[in-house]
Amino acid sequence: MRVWILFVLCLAASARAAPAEEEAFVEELVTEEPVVEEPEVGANPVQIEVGEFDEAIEIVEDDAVENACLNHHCKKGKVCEVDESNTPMCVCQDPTTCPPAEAEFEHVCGTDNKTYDSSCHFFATKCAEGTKKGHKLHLDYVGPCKFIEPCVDSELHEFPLRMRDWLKNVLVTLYERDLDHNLLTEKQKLRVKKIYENEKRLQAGDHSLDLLAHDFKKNYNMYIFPVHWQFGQLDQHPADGYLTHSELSPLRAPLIPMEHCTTRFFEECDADSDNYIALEEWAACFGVKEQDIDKELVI
Ligand SMILES: [Ca+2]
Ligand SMILES: [Ca+2]
Repeated sequence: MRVWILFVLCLAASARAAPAEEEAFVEELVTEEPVVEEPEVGANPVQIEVGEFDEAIEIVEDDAVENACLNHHCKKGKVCEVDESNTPMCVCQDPTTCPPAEAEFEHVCGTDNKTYDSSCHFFATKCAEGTKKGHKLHLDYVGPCKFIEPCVDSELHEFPLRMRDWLKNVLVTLYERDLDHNLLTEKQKLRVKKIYENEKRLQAGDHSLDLLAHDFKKNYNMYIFPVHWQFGQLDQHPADGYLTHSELSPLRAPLIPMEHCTTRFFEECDADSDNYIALEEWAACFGVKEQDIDKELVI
């Protein structure tokens, strides 16, 4: 439970400073290491080896090359290079230029069921592969690939019970800690305040599934906003009312090794199997009634 709360806290903090690229977002979440500086193009040995220029000219060249890439952002798996006219462009990173993983937790498992040394290696490989195999490679989960036992129907039914409760507790925790951190926006705070101050709220704890099911019936209204909030946290690249596999990744990738029903749950959430989870599909799979699904709550 605690791990979940910490994890979603990180998720919320990352989302507040969400970068433009969806995969950069995933990368930030799945690695605990600081973002590795990509090699400066100006330090390219090929350029340094050019012997025709005297030292002064070479420095000017280096600066120019460096500047062209300085403000040129490339998504994960790509690095900036300049062409002959010094125009910066993003090209697939060679996976061998990724720093080696220092610990097992840095490994990631791809949807091809292969373990990659780090998310850097994964995204570099994904970039090189593109869609040439007819399907897009995705990051499946954090950690090395392992056997994940099949999720049976009864377990699948338990998953949203726990997750709804977690989401509500996460929001309450964010609210409690929010004094100066701006973890929540003012609009969000107003919503959570009502949950926080409700005396009937089921306090965080290790509750039985029966109690969680009972509380969902009894205090249904308290669960509506947390489900919408989580959708909004994920739907950012772009914020279009649909979750792609990559947008969902910050939530599902760390969860899969802990919760073996994660994959099946989110697969079935996509009721029309179009590979996107719409707000309506998301809310329905968390038990929110159709009449309570409200785009205005995705704030
Ligand atoms: Ca989206
Ligand atoms: Ca869908």
